[in-house]
Amino acid sequence: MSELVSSAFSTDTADQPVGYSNGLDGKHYTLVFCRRNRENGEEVLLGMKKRGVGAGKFNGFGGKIEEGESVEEAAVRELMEECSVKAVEIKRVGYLVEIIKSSNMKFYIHIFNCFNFENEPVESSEMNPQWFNTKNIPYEKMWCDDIHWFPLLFANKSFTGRFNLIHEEFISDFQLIDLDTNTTTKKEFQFEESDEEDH
Ligand code: 8DG
Repeated sequence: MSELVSSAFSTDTADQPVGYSNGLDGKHYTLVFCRRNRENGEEVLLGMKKRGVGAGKFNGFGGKIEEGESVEEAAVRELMEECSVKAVEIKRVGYLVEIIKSSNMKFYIHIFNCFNFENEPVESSEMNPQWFNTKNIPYEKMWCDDIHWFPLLFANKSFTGRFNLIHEEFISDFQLIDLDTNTTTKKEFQFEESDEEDH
């Protein structure tokens, strides 16, 4: 187990209310962010997810790690399958644990940067790719936790963390660690009745 992953696993139990995540079924996912420099600044490749988990949201490219493949192999395969981009080199930068209480789901997300890649992105049945300036990210159309850890991604930090969500659109609390400086950020949010609509 790499240093990054083992430190992330220790986050998994730190400050955890007893029984909060017990018995949840967890799945491991990859998530790759291609980055490039342009005259007007740095850009990141996001895709509008067309189906499945997170449909209707912009995200990086990734999916479930299949049996017998490494996390890196899965990351490269998913990027190619979802937008035809071939990663020449990827760098593992983040590891997040996300628990969604309403659906009893637990996601382990392995996050990569990719600065070296080939091919123009092409739309697939799963994703519609689009480049965004890193200063103009459509957070309102993304997973609600992204706004908290994307700044670490764009600052090229290594990070790990844990997000507890009441439902897909509402975070109850999180803990995020910048592994380069060993700085921990913790936040809790008050859940109002009105936040429960439609969930
Ligand atoms: P596939 O293997 O058949 O391609 O797809 P899948 O198994 O259906 O998985 P997927 O829907 O493509 O994977 C879900 C993606 O969403 C995966 O890359 C991980 C990512 N993801 C979460 N939660 C969050 C989150 O909170 N923020 C972000 N940015 N991504 C997330 O599962």
